[in-house]
Amino acid sequence: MKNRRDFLKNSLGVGAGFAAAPRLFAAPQANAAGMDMKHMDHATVRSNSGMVSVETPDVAQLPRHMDGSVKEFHLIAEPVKQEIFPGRVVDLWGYNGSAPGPTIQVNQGDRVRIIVDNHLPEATSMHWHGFEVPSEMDGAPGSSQDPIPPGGRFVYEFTLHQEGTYFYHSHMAMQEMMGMIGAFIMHPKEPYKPRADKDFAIIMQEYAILPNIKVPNSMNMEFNWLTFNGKSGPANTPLIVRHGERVRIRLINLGMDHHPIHLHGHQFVVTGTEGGRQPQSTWGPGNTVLVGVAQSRDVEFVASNPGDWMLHCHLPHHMMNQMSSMVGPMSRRNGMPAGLDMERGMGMLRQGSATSEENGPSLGRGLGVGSTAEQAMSNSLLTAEKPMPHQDIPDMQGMQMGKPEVSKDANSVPGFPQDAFMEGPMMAMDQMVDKPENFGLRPGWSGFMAGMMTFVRVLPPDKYDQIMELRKKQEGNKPMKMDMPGMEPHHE
Ligand SMILES: [Cu+2]
Repeated sequence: MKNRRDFLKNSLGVGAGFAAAPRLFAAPQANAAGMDMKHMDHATVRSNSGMVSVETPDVAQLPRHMDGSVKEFHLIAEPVKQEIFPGRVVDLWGYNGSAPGPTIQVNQGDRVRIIVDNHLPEATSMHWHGFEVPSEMDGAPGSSQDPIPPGGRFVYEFTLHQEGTYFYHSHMAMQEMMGMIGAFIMHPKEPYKPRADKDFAIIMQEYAILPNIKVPNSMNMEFNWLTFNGKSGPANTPLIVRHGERVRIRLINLGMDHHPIHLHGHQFVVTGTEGGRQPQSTWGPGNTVLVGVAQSRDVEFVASNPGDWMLHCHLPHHMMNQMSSMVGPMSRRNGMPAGLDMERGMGMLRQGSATSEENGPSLGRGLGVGSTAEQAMSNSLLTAEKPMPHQDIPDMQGMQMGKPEVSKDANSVPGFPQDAFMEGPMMAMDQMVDKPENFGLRPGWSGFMAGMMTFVRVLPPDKYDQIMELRKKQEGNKPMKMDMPGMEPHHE
C-alpha cells in the first residue's frame, strides 16, 4: 500500500490528502481458493473477432477448466461475509465467497459442465435462468431434480446454443434474498454489430438490514441497502471508459423490486433482454430503462460526452444507504417510538406526516424490531444536542464533514431534515473508498453517492491512461497474481 501511495504522489503530483487516510475499505473478493481476482480486468483483451470480455466491477470472474472439449466450472453455494459499504460487513449467502457470485462467461455453442457444491446449512438448488436446456438440467427443485442437500453436490452439463445476458440463481425463494445469484454471459458466435469497446455487467440486489444487525431480513418487503454488484455507493467501482468508445452495460435484476436505471449525459438504446439480442429495428433512444424482477437489459451508447456521469436506480429510496436511520427527526433526537401497530407499520397514517415525531422513520418499512415494538431508540449517532459527529467517535474516522448548510430556522420547518440528515451537506468518505478508478473525482464526491449508484467515467485519453496505469500498478502490488485459464471470451 505504501508503494502505491508513493506512486500516486510521485507520478501524479497528488497531495497528501489523497492517500493519507487509513484505507479502511478492502473489498473481499477472494474466491474459494483464496485468490484475489478483483482486478481481473479483461476489458483490454480484444480478440480478432472484435469482442471484448465482460467486466463485472467488484465481482470476480469464475475460472474454468477444460475437460476435453467441455468447459468445466465449479460453484460453491456458501455463507459469505461481505463489506457492502465501508465498515458495513454483513452476512449474506452467495457463491465462491461473494454475493453476487462470480461471473461465468462462455461462448455460444459451448458444452459446459458446472459442478455445484452446497456448503449451506440447508438444501439449495441451482437454476439456469432462461437457459434452453434439458428439463433435468433446469435446477427446479422437486420437479426436475431433488434439492441439493447440505454437503451435497449436483453436476450440471449442457450445450448452450443461446447468446446474451443470462444469470444463475438459487431457486429457493428466500435464498435469492440472501444474495444467491451470479451473471452468466453467453457471447455470440457472430459478434454483435456495432461492436462494443467496453462491456460491463451489473447485478442489482436489495437487503433489509437494521442498524447493528448483520443478517438481512429476507421476509421484508422494503429495503434499506441497495447494491450494484454487491456494493452500495460510494463503495462501487466506477465504469471506466475512454471518450468516444461504444459501451455496453448489461443490467440484471433479481430481487423484490423493479429498478429504473438512469444514465446521465447520454442517450442509450436497449439492445438486449434476458432473451438475448434484440433486432436493431426495436432500438429507440432513452436514458432510463426499467429492469424488472428476473429480467436483464443490455443498453449501449457511444460515450461521446466527457465527464463523470452517474448511473443509478432512480427510485428515491434506492439512492440511499440505511435510510431507516437517516431521514426525519430520528436523526436529531435521543429517541422516538420506533414502530407502532400494524396499520401504521404498513404506512397507513392516522395522524401527522411520515417523518413527524409521532411516527418516525420505521413507519411503513417493517424492518423487524422497529415495526413490532414500541420503544425509544435512536439509531443515529446524532441528536439535536450533538448534531455534528465528533472525531472521537471511531466510526466516524476517515469521514470528511461538509460545512453545515442549513438555515437557522431549519428545525422549525416541517419535514426537516431530509437530505441534510447529517447537517451536512453530506458526509464524504473519498479516502475510505480510494481506488484507481476513483482517481481525479471531484473532492467530496462520495458524500452524494449512495445505494444503487455508480459512475460511468467518460475520460479523455490522458486521464484514461492515467487510471489504467494506476490500476496496473495496484495489481502489481497484489501478493498473488495467477493466470486464470478460461476467462471468456478469447475467440482466438
Ligand atoms: Cu431501484
